[in-house]
Amino acid sequence: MAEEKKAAVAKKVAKAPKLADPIAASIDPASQEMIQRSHDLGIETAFDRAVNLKPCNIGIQGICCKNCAMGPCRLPLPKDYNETTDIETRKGICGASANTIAARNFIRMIAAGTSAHSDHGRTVAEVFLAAAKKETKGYEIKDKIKLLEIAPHLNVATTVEVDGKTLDRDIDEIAVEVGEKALAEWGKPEGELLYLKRAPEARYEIWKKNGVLPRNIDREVVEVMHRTCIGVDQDYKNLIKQGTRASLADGWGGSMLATDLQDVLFGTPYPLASEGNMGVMKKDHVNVVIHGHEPVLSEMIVAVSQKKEMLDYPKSKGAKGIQLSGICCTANEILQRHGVPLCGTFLQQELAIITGACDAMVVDVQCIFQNLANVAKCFHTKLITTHPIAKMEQENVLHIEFNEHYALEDAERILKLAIDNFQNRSDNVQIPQHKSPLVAGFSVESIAYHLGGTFRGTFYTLNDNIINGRIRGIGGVVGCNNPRSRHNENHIAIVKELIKNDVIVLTTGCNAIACAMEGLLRPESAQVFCGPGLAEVCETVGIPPVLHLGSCVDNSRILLAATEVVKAGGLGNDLCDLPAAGSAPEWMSEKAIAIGHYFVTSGVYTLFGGTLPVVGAPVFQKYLFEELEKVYGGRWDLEADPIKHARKMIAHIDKKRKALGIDKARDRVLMDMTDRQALDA
Ligand code: NFS
Repeated sequence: MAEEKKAAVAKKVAKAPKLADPIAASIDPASQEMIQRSHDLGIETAFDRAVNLKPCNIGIQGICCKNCAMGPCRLPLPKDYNETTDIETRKGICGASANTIAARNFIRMIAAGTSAHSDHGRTVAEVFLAAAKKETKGYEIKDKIKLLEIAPHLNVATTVEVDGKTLDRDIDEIAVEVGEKALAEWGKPEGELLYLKRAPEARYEIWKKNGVLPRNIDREVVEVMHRTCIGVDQDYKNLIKQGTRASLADGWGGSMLATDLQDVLFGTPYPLASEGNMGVMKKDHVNVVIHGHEPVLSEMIVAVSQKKEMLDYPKSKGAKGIQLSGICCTANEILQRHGVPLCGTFLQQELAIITGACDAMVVDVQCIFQNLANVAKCFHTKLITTHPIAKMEQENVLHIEFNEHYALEDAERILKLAIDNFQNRSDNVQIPQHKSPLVAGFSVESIAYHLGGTFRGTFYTLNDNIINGRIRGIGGVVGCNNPRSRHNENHIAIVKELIKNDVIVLTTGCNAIACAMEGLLRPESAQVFCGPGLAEVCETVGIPPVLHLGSCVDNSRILLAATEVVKAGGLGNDLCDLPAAGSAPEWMSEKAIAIGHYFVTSGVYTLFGGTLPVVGAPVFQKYLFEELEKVYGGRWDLEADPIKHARKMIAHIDKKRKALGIDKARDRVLMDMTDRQALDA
């Protein structure tokens, strides 16, 4: 018997792991081709691991507590769940209820997400200050107009009084003070975050009344960790209040500062054309794929790659030049400012190496798979980590630490290494021939310019078109990929359903990359995919129906764009009055939870796809999904089906149109269109 058992176990162990079905794993033909190639070459990717590694059914519902060593305490949702007795009957060793546990886990996710965005922002602020003080060679203050625009929001004067006359203040002096004031936002001993006042006044008052104005960024994160330590805060409402403070410190703090300071340092994005998907890699070029998040690194690589010496050097190694491309949010950063093409989304990072044509992949922080090292080992690819806080244990990984004081030299070293490595490339190269043209680079400033025109650079035109019903509303669709669902499928289905119903889409992060790959970032896509109203606006103005606003920290641009819409008038006086909704169809990162929560508490109805780690605590879930709306005018929601998901967003938009009294206008627009079509027939 024992022998039989042993044999059964051995059989089980020997069973080969299952492989992902390429077609079921992604809607993107380039990714399907590379997944198939990974199988042909015997290389495992996240798609295969997702097939073999099932998520923990308790953890996924948010009801496992591992905050102390009495546990982990797992509290499965009973079949005979009863809301009134739940708190008495379902508890951890310390007595923590499912609501407390889910709320603690949830706000720890917010704290992690806030830390990621904000620590990125801090690095930018430090580099900014060094540049302002002229202590670094590579960086300089590029966009002085934007510097003067943000200075007042940080209480930095742009003029001085001399002998009763108002004179312009020295720009270098302003830059240094902006850098100092910005950096102080992470740890000042008193007061509140200065950027909160950039929100509509009504919004700021709601935060103030509810006691959730963040004091400084670091403090809110620390307080989340304190409150969620064993035996501290045990009231889910009080816990989520701190989650709110931390998330606002992200959206209106760390992320917004990151975006602004990056724009001043590297230039504010304006629309430009490029391409997206793995087909941007070139067989006869040195392919350098930049992956991660902080443009502090990628900007320098872009700058160095354009030097004459770097243009010539590849030729001496038998290559025609250097082809840069990006993965994840770094891709969005260098796309929106320089037009560097997108290589792919979060889920394509391993696939880019599997082409066999990636001579170097350079990574910094966030969303980087440790398995890249194992994939790189199968090829000649140099995998280079660059950030002191993000190294890998595998021996084939090179670490070249990026130092802002020697940024150009570091970037040069990295590029030379990649070029030298071109000769080591084998003939076994397969670059999928798929790429789509795109237009990106829609900052708040450039949207104002495009939709307002040269003389009227404001959001009036957008508002007019929302009021007259051509544009039904605004959808902010953002966030990651998750191998638990088919790569890009929900992103694209939701965006297409929205634009088909005349909802203009503002996109960032991996959703933006997915839309790019699908061709939705081209102005021409309006005629193919949009409802008649939105198509007409896009055609008149010459914009795509899906506007690429940048990386995930650039979700702050969505907050500020929405604020500009409120300011332009006619659509209420707070963000929660707008016919707008937010969505993260394929989220996976804790950063998405931080973003979701600052959207919600900024007044936006926000839907996530997949699942949320709150469904095992129905009372807490109800609080997020229903009660929060009474306080903030925005709320969480969950819908895995992409079409239902989009329709829920549209229903919310219609509800807001009705409340604003502009629902009739849209009826008229639609009637006009039907009449026109009837005439055409
Ligand atoms: Ni955002 Fe960027 Fe992509 Fe998700 Fe990761 S890249 S910061 S977290 S996976 S959108």
